[in-house]
Amino acid sequence: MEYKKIVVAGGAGFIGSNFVHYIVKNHPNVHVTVLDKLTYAGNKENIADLPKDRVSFVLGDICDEWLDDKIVENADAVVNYAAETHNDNSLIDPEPFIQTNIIGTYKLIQACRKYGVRYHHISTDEVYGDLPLRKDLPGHGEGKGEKFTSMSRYKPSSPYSSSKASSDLLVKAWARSFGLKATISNCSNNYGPYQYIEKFIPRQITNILSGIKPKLYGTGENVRDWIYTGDHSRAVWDILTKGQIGETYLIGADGEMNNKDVLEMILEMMDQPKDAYDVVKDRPGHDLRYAIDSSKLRNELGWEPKYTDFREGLKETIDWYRDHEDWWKANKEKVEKKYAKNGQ
Ligand code: NAD
Ligand code: TDX
Repeated sequence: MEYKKIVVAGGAGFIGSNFVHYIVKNHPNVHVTVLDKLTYAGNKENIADLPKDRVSFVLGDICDEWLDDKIVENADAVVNYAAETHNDNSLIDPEPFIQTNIIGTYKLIQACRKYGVRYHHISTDEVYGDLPLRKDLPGHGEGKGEKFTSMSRYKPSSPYSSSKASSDLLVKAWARSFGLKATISNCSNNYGPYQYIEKFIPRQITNILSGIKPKLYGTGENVRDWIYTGDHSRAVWDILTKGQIGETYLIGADGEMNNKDVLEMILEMMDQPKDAYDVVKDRPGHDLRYAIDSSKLRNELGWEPKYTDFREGLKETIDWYRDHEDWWKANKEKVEKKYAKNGQ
């Protein structure tokens, strides 16, 4: 099924804007309406270079029932990336996470239900909580041992992940009870261009570019499963157009690495000594390890990641931040001040 009029909620953020770029480049018959509130993490510049006849922008809040109704009425499909997304922020003030991630999802799916519009929900592997570290295995066992599947138990740890888990449960219930034409995808940690500089990888790259030492939480043993954001976009398109209604697909590219190794790779690639970083206060409740089993997506829909070499994707990402200083520079001081206040 190819949809012609797609609403991308949160399409001015990191992953949403990469998805909009992906559609414009690869699916010439599709028109995109971006619905975005432009919070601190949203930036109209992320989609400013795209043709106006392919992408329209609506400034607004997914919690606004009236607006959702007007926008969804004219759409074939809605893909919902709009969310509060930073764990550390959710530990300081959970309120916006409850509003946008839970209430906002509820309002959007009500509108989709009313008009029979296809809905795809963007979610995260964090809804499954964390997996144990395998200190008995070399490199702490990245790539080995238990992984999350769509059958894993929901066990979120933070206000952020619990609000995402809540939104997933709403979508599942609306699909079953009201026949909402929905799919859900739970993806692992993304990296690439347009990621706000509060997040781990862009924070460290822009620290180095600003002459500030990178900051590692705790021991740095925590493992994340990295995927290049372009691979996430292709997976979402495949699920939207070929996925089975009512199903959940996990998206991951077998990219497990611990934070210390990622940071040392960034330092090495940016010509810095391997130990030129500060160890700072750990995140309360810090999830230990995420790992995705994406075999359902690969076997049923034929998706495969293109970026299987983390170093290659990281190099492109470092180059992007180096070449786009005007995109991040103005926010750098503000972001670091907030972290410093929190001992991080
Ligand atoms: P982001 O913080 O970069 O962008 C979020 C976007 O949503 C911003 O443009 C913001 O303005 C917009 N937004 C926030 N509240 C809104 C509201 N009430 N109404 C309309 N727009 C609103 O986030 P991201 O990293 O691009 O994440 C996008 C989605 O992907 C989220 O649902 C997140 O949970 C999920 N996800 C992210 C990752 C990751 O590694 N970043 C991994 C898996 C899943
Ligand atoms: O300065 C830092 N130092 C550090 O060691 C920051 C910002 C983070 N970290 C650690 C914490 C995590 O173990 O790096 C890891 C990655 O941190 P984040 O970039 O904050 O991501 P994470 O908490 O793993 O969540 C991300 O992936 C899943 C996204 O922010 C979520 O939106 C997504 O759902």
